[in-house]
Amino acid sequence: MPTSLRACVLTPSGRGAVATIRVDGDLSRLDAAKFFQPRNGGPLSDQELDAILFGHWRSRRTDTTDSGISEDVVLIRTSPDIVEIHCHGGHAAVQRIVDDLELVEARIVPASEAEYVGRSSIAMACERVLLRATTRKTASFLLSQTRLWTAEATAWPALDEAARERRIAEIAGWERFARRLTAPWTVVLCGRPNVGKSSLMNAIAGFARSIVHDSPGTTRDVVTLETAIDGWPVRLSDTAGLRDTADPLESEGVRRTQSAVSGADLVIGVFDLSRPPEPADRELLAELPETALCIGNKADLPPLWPESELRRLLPVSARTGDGLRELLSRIGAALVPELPPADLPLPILAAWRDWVS
Ligand SMILES: Nc1nc2c(ncn2[C@@H]2O[C@H](COP(=O)(O)OP(=O)(O)OP(=O)(O)O)[C@@H](O)[C@H]2O)c(=O)[nH]1
Ligand SMILES: [Mg+2]
Repeated sequence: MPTSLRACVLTPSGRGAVATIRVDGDLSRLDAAKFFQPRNGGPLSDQELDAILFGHWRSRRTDTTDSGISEDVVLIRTSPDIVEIHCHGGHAAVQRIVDDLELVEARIVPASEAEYVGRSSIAMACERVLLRATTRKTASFLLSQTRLWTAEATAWPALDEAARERRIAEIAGWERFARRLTAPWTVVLCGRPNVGKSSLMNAIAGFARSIVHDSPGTTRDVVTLETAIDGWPVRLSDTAGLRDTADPLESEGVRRTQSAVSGADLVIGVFDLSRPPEPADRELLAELPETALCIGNKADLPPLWPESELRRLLPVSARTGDGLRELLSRIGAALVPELPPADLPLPILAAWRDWVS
């Protein structure tokens, strides 16, 4: 049984309702300092494992205005010498407890300290990546990585060279997917002026993110929005309408559109169904990447595109919302056409090759 104490703030800095501080070592030192008064009265070192203990944490510092402050906390003794303290997530509340722990000479260690309480460095790294998930769906993939990578590292020594190479190739094949579990996919709306790109952006967002106006050339810059489509995190960009223009401001906007299009995971070409196609529409259709989704907006109005060309366009109305559900599900399918096998660890960090070498 260790005689010293070690403490680590597990929750990342930033906004949060609840923070967690893990303390390991000789828990009787916490009892002696009388920081925690559980409602059931017993000393911490006698509490049942995994029981949820409500109580107060009373600060013992005498050198600050916080001395004697008491606040509600929840403690869980997860093993004979480990306790988790769950307190208010604000910086001051966490710091007060950390200061108290220093009073009893707990060594405060960063969450990144590799072998912290027996966690392997792989497990620690996977758990830190999990903190960056922004949707439930991506979190569920990241959540299983600790188990999958730990199993992979355990099984690795028994694999022969050929099997290792096959496995590395298999994992590497999911690099693009894995990268997008912590950073959003980029989706760009582009098209000629006035076709309704900004209206579509707002219809997807559910609020007026972009300015909509009936004069062509309204949007001059790239306007972005972070959202989730089909459970995947997406950075959606509305762009300036594509046309030849002598206006230097608008032509800078067009240049930015082209740059956004070239770096996007998915391009959505927007066309106006209510006006007959012009040569510039056909040129744009031909220039768009093969993977682009092409949509015919203003489907609430009578379509003026010939039947043969209409087939390439998904009809949508930003005004009425018709076709939007189908559009969102097509975006989801285009971004993630296939899911990785459930038992395959994913290359969620650039250093993943080191974990099995
Ligand atoms: N009937 C109808 N009108 C629409 C629809 N979507 C957009 N509009 C109208 O079309 C006009 C242009 O819409 P915007 O969303 O500003 O078009 P844009 O493509 O962003 O235009 P620029 O920023 O100039 O490139 C506005 O008057 C909108 O109200 C639609 O689905 N149906
Ligand atoms: Mg616009």
